[in-house]
Amino acid sequence: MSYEYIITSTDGRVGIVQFNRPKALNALNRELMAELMAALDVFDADDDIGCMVITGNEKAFAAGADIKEMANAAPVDMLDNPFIDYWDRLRRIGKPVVAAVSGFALGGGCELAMACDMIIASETARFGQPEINLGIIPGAGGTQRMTLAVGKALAMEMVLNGRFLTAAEALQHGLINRVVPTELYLAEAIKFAAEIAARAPVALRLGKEAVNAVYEMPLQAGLAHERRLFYMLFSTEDQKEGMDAFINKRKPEWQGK
Ligand code: DAK
Repeated sequence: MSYEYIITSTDGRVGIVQFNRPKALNALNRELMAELMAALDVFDADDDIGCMVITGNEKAFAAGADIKEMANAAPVDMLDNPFIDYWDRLRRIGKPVVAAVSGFALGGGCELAMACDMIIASETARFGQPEINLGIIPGAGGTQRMTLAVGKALAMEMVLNGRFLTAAEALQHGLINRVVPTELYLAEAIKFAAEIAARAPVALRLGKEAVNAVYEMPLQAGLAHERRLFYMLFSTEDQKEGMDAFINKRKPEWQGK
């Protein structure tokens, strides 16, 4: 499939989507989001892919939703816009998704990174929800996911006063997984994703689902959900294979079944 605003590639079992709108700092317009979701759906359905990486370029992961596209929107335009559906679809991707972030991850760009499962950042990454400067607030999860990640005090500063976090601050406050030298950030993210992609595919999906359930369920329901997923894994060939490989001191060969 050919795309205008993204570039897709693979590296072993890692599917990579790179935003390709550098002149607009990878601002997320409707077409880019449609292409991103189409590409993620293709990778999600491909048995040869175990994990995905979403990235931008060194200067910008994404500087937000496209302000020029939104500027004259009426509420009903926003409601009818498939743009919103793309964000919901991201939550339904079953395989793990890693955001490789360098430079600006602002507004919708920051929300997109937070909607991924893990974030690897370059030293020059900047995370922010500067929507307040436009007379709006975050609309794709920024007030919720940021607060859950960094806590109320800092989230309030970010949402109400447009404070950016450096990569080091984001790491300190638990928003991201690791910070790496800028020239290595994409290679490191792919390496990180490749390690994950080599693991038992069904367990990866269910592990992701179980962790994300924390955002959706009270503890009792979450624990019960986790237990059901845990039991379900005992119906897989990979559980038999993993335990047999451990007992016989050999490397497991996952079937994804
Ligand atoms: N949209 C459109 N164009 C953008 C852009 C954006 N978000 N950010 C940058 N650009 C464009 C600039 O207009 C400029 O284009 P030209 O003028 O050259 O044509 C080009 O990128 C380079 O930008 P600058 O000249 O400004 O570059 P600087 O290095 O000086 O500054 C900056 C970089 C990142 C500090 C600055 O560009 C900036 O402040 N950008 C805007 C950041 C921002 O406010 N982001 C939040 C946008 S609101 C929702 C889903 C999503 C959202 C809401 C709802 N639903 C599902 C309900 C998301 C909302 C947002 O993200």
